[in-house]
Amino acid sequence: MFNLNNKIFEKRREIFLNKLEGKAAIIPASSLVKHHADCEYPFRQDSNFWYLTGFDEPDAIALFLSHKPKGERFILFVSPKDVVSEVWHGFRWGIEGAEKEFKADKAHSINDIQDLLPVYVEGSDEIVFSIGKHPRIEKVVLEMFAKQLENRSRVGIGANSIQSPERFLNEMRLIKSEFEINRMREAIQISAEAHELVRESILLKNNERQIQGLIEGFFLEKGARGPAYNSIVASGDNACVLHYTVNNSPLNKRDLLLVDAGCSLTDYYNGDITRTIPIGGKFSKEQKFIYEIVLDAQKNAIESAVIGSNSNTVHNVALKILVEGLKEIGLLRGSTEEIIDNGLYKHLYMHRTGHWLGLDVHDVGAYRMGDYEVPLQHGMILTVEPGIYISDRIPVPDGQPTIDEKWKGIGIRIEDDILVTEKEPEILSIAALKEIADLES
Ligand SMILES: [Mn+2]
Repeated sequence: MFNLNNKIFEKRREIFLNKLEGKAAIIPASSLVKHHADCEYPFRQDSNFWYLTGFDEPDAIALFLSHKPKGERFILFVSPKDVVSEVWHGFRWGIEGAEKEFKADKAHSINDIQDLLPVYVEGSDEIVFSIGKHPRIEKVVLEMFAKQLENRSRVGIGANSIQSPERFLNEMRLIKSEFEINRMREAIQISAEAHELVRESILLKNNERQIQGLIEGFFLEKGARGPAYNSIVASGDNACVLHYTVNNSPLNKRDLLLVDAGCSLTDYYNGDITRTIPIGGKFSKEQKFIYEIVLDAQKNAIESAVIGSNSNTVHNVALKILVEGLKEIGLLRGSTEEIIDNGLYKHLYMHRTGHWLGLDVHDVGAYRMGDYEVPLQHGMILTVEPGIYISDRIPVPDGQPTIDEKWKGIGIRIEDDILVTEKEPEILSIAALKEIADLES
């Protein structure tokens, strides 16, 4: 069963260590999080820790010591083997397993971290650690750092500052390798097939909850870990609540159903797809108008996701088409430029058009550096997800048309996962149909 592709992780560690240039990085695993009483949420490994180690246990710590010679740079602190704990909570790799299977240069019990951390970090120029994210280990790191600073004033060497690992890891994770692209293909394919299952069986379902069950059951059946995020199954006006996750309303044949769901694989690669379909098998005239606007915006935005473009351009392409479409049907008024510059569309479209996708659903990586927009490159994966949400929740801005009742309760988003390539943008979620003709029965 266990099949860790060590070459992939070794390569990542090598690149990371090269970037560290004399610094010592401390990258902690996640801990289990309490759900209630003595029950915990399903374990979710820290994405950076996973990216560098492939080690899927809680409460471990990885050290990356770029100031040490080869063969002494990758240290793992793990929970030691313990028969009783393993009977209750399951198998552990232990110290030996961490060295043998996960290729740590040296492994220790996590119980020794306090004593050994200063020894390992000694001689590094700087400490690399994410402040504010790992409360349990942060105290140990700061104590060690404080002692070192004190010492430094006497001996003149030692780390003088702590900086964030994100600077090094985000740019690595933003560009997906061939291996990662293939894992993303699988996560997204399973996610797309789940949406197809919804489309095919919608006429037989009568509650949002059943749709959630269908999708998430399919994820598990396909061997995924489960949903990548809380599935949004929102019928009718519920779709105007962007992060609706109650998923427990009866389905009304006259409404649309918005489903935003994707799976997470066992190695944490994620899909993120949204489809909006007519519950009764036919769009009303109004629903069809809005759907066509969103689909047109989405297709054009996808086409603009080419090398050298950027995520802001992709957003602006979608936004312009949404605004012009909404003007045509009388839900916005004025010059397109003025509407966009003054945000007069935000009662109908209140989010950005996409985000990076990877080990995190909203994956790491800058979109811009101040005024500089990060250009799209081969190997980046982003979502393109424009929408229109018509409800009373946000007041109509002054000077804009009041909303006729016939439009209210329509919430539509269409979201695909896009790989930026040397040629055209590749729609990884293409298996989930979205043309009106395909959605009607
Ligand atoms: Mn998304």
